[in-house]
Amino acid sequence: MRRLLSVLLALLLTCATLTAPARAGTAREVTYDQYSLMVDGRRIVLQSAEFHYFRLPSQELWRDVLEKFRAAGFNAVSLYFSWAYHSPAPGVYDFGGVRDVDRLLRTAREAGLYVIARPGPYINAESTGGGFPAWLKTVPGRGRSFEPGYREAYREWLHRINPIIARHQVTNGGPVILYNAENEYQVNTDAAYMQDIQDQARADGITVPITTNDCCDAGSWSSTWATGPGAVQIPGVDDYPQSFECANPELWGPWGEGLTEKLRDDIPVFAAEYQAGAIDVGNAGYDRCRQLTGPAFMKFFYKNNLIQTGATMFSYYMGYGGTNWGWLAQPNDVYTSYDYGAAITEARRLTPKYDEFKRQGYFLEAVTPLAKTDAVTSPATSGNAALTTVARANPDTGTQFVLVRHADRAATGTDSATLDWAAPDGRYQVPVQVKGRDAHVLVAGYDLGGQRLAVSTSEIMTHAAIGGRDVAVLYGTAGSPGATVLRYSSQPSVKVLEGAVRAAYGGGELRLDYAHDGLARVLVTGGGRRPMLLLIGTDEEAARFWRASTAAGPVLVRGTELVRSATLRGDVVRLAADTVAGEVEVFAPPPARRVEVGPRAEIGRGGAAASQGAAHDEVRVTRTASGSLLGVTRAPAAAKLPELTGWRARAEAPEAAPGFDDSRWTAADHTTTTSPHPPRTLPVLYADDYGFHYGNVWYRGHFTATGTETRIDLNAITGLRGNYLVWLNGRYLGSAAGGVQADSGDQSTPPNPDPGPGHFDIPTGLLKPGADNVLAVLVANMGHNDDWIADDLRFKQPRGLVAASVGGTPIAWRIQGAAGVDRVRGPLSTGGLYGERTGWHLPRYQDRSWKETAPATPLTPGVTWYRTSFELDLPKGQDVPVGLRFGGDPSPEYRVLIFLNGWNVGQYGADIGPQREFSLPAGLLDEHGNNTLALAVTAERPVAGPGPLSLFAYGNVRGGP
Ligand code: IPT
Repeated sequence: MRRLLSVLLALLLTCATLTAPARAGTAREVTYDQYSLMVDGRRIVLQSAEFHYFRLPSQELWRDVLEKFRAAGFNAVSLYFSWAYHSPAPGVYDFGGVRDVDRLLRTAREAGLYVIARPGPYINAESTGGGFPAWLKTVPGRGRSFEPGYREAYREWLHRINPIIARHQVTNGGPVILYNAENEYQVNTDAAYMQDIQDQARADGITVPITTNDCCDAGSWSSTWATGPGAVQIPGVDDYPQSFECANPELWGPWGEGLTEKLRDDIPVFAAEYQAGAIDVGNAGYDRCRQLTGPAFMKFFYKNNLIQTGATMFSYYMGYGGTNWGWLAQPNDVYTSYDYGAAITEARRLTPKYDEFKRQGYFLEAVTPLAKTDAVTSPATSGNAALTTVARANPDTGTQFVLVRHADRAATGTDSATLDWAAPDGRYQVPVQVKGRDAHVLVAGYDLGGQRLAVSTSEIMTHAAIGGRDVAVLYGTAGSPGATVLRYSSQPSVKVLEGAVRAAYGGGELRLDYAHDGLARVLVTGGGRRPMLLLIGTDEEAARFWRASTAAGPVLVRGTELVRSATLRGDVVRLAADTVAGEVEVFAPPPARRVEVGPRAEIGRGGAAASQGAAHDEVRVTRTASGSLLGVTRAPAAAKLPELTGWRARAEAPEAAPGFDDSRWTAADHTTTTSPHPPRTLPVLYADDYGFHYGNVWYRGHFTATGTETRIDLNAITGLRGNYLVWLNGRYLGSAAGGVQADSGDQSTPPNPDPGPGHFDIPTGLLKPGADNVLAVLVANMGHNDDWIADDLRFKQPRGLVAASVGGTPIAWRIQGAAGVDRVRGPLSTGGLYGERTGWHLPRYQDRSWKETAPATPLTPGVTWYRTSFELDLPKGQDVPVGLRFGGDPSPEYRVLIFLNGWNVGQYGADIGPQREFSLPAGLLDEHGNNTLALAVTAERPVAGPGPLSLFAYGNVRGGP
């Protein structure tokens, strides 16, 4: 009877550790105190990672990424909502297709994640305009203030997005647990604006706590105005201790210790954006960013933050970065890929950083006393002053958490010591060993399921009550010593199933001593407790474990590439897992005898169609001495990718020819502008002022020449990496780089008198005195500056021509950009190239009359398009992320827009960024059909074109989203 009771109790406790949102829509209440958030009174440690749906234009793949978050032990996802992505014009909002955020929020709930909703209005995120739609540049009133003009505009956005967020709140049975107002709003602040955002949110039905992310240790919306207008309930802090210098991945915390401040006494410590990758400002490539922010950084900085500050709310930026497809990039800081060096790559592959998130995330989720801790005296490290400790304890359970690290945080050597640990169950001398730039969080005085863990120098990854026994996964650095002490009322029987583990019993305690090596297995039975299987591995072995919950309780899986979820029906454990050829071991409750692996565990869970026809493989399994089921999964079928052949080409730019009919283009004749940057010549030629906000823009200027003109002087602002090409009377005169800014907006730098100059001599004989002469200019605008310092000067930087003169002769201008908004692909996909306006990028366009030529052939200055199509038939039930690779060296003399089935998936060129490979996400890519690739190549000089081009697979697994 007592045994039954303890099993029941253990089951209840296990349920209590499932902190993710309920899949069924029951309303719950979100509260908080100085320790943590609580849902219906139950404490949670919020472990969140950032995801930008707008950087992954494929609704099916949202599920994949979010399931991967959940499988790493994240219980939340932080979502920016990009105003620019949804609104092509004032009053026009689109939440359909890839912009269906309602579906996104449903998917988050189905994946078992809470959501931190961050609708801005300003989001930064290295996204065009920092999330502001470009039309906002023509609206009066300072951005990020309460000034009229801007005020009506942002309220309009909030009233569109808030109701969608509101209906998905935890309080309505959905996943949204927090609402973040604004973003790093520290300089040029306006409290009335900050307050109004919150008032609008409340009016729109937002009931969950409101947070904000303060930057740079400022804490403005907490301490200074803690109770005043603009103050939020839970301010948090953004921290990027590792900097963005990916070229130097050996850096170690150049921007500080990365300890999140406690901003107010009544709230938990909230790491609102904690660095989990980096933008690649120096074009070093994202692999270097992944190194800069790799597992060592994560172990040291994240664990320090956890134990030194007692933070219980973490949101890591980014969990998955994605792609700046179309004109989504804020061009001065990023290029097409926004991979970010994140734990999950742009092509959705898992990295060693993912493993580290999983080790930490599982720990946070399993060991619930972490949600409420106070700082306590820490044990001494006798024998070696190089090591130091910091400790916290849960005041209710007494459970202690001790951080062991080097005293000198930059130390690189391995050091050992004996911890003299006054733990809740007694005083212990235990060995510790720490590599340089590593840190361990050790636990003492912990009720581990039905066991009592007195102390351990292995870290706890997770534990689960499975079939009436506790299964625990502990880990430590390969080769390091470990000791684990457990308490019993009588001597238990200890069976070392695998590995070299010494066991000694005395005084009610079982002490296990070992070195972390492979995966040791120890079975402990009797001793007055239910049985326990201890699995003690190295970091690498621990990372192979997955945990999933079923209606019959948790299961643990060792092996496979990913376990998304599991069900237990009858004697079958069905895993929704991604697999290659390899071992799989399942720890499941006793009725389970058979294991099936397939793409989706449950029928009818969420997106119903996903499960249809999904084939499940039965894996032949045998029962092990550990009581688990062991088998081998099959290799995925090889994926064949076709060669890219059959290219056809066509040159365009008829706009350059003098006879081109521009009579239906917009006359560019404004003499005033709302831009804070005054025009340098009239008329105003700013593209945004004429409604052309994204991508390439054409200008045609007509003038009656006097015959004395010798030179054309132009100036353009395009954002970094932009340029412009110039023709006079059909003759190409050359190109110039576009400027980045007229004025930095930074008080310390004076206005730039000459942002993007271009001077072009008029060849003799080209002018037609007394007649119409035509100047044609193609400007490659690159997305819009951000508004980080909220002063309008950066964000409202013009795009396009800012000055033009031909020796003072009056010019009549016309302008043409994108021809309307692509209803499917949204406002950011296409610009104003002739081919874009005419649909040359679209799959249905008939190119049979085009010349057969591969892209590598010599180009003439101007724009040349290339098209080809290819058939795909990727193996069903597998996930094969596909990319496009440019062979050869890119030239600074051309830039290439890449269209996949009409979607602008990126830009290539030596001046555009270091990227040679471009992700072609499933959804845009038809994996079982015909696909069209179109390239628009703008060449500044006669040069060989890009190529050769090929398709490649980033990976290949059975399973998939
Ligand atoms: C912080 C922003 O809040 C976020 O949007 C993103 O821009 C991130 O940094 C960098 O990728 S800004 C902070 C580094 C000053």
